[in-house]
Amino acid sequence: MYWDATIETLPDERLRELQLQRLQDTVRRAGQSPFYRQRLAQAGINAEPLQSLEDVRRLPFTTKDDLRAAGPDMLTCPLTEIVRLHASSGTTGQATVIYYTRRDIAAWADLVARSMFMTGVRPGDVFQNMMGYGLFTGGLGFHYGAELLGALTIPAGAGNSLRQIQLMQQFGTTVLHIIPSYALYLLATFAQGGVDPRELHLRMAFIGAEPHTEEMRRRIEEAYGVKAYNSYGLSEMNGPGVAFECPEQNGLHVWEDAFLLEVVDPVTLEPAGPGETGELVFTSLTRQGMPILRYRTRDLASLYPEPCPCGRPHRRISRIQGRTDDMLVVKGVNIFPIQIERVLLARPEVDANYLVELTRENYNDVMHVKVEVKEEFFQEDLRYLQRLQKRLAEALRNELLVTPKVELVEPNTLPRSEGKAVRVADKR
Ligand code: DLL
Repeated sequence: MYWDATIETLPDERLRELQLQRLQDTVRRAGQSPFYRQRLAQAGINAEPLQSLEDVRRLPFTTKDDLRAAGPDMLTCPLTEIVRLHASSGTTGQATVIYYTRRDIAAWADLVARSMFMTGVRPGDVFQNMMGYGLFTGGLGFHYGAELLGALTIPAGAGNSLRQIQLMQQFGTTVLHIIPSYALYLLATFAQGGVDPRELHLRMAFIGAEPHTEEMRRRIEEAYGVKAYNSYGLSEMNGPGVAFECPEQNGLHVWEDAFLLEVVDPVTLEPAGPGETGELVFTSLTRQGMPILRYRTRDLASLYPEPCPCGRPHRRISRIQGRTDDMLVVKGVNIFPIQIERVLLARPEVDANYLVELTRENYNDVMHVKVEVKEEFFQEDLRYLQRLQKRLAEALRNELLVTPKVELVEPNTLPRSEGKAVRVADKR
């Protein structure tokens, strides 16, 4: 069963033809914006059409800084044709603003509906959207997709944990949209209220908007009694609905009729080898108001070469393994926070939250890893906790090649966030 059988099962060759045609249209359209008019002229690209998909490499890259500096100069149409804007949740500096025409909004909703339908959401499902409504794309982006699909949509928004649980009970929620770190935090509220999420009507969850590990997914699936699907997107490419897991739960299909994907070496910017991890670079293929060429996401992932057993020719990427700007250099060693999560969550004693703090003592980098340990293990004797602390430090050293100072703390004592989790505090 497909949401859009023609597009979802288009033979590979036809899909590439469609991409080329849309790429040509997009370059033409982008050239109408003051920003790209200048950029394309500088790069010596005129109206002459690109001959093949590989020709995308002749186009200039676009970065977040470009978008910030250009602002409304990115637009290919008058502001009167724009019906909505969102801004990305950048933690540093000025937010990046994304503008949508009416058609852009409709096309985006269709991609989200397609993604949800692929995993098995149907009219009759009760969809509780627990992501921030507002400038963040997670709330409204999913909202319109879910309505288009025909699910009963509860615009719950982020936070307010008690209320979220009440809504699930009252309306028999079957599908959740939730930030993965928040899904784990919420378990404490369930426990306090004596409610077992497995006994509600939940059957599925969409988790995304922040990096997470397979261990994290498994924990969510077990605790909630659901299938949890990884959902990837970024404001610059609409928001959610760029890449999504199918029922195979093995890699995320990039909707290639709407986005042209490249995986590049983040240093040389040359294409990464087959199956090699690199930076994801996207070109929008259907956006009207604000097309973006070769956007450098800073997200690191790899492309799966094999076709998916689900039959969709849209190629899959791995889960996001980190961001180029996320990488920590500790004592000269490169570390991604996600590696730390993988080690910690492999231990059953470890609870929902952890925080990595970096300090400098006597000119040396010191890495502190604060880990919440489940209540029941705090009742064990001190020796048990000391052994756990030592085991975690060893496991981290084996993975990272740096020995951290591990500190075990009680559940719900580390700072928590209703939005994307903040895992690293670099105080050097
Ligand atoms: O987070 C869009 C979104 C909303 C995706 C809801 C999925 C669900 P931004 O706020 O612009 O947009 O942040 C985009 O978040 O470049 C990644 O670094 C990260 N990210 C998003 N989804 C995932 C994911 C939304 N599934 C940035 N796994 C991206 C890992 C993710 N990282």
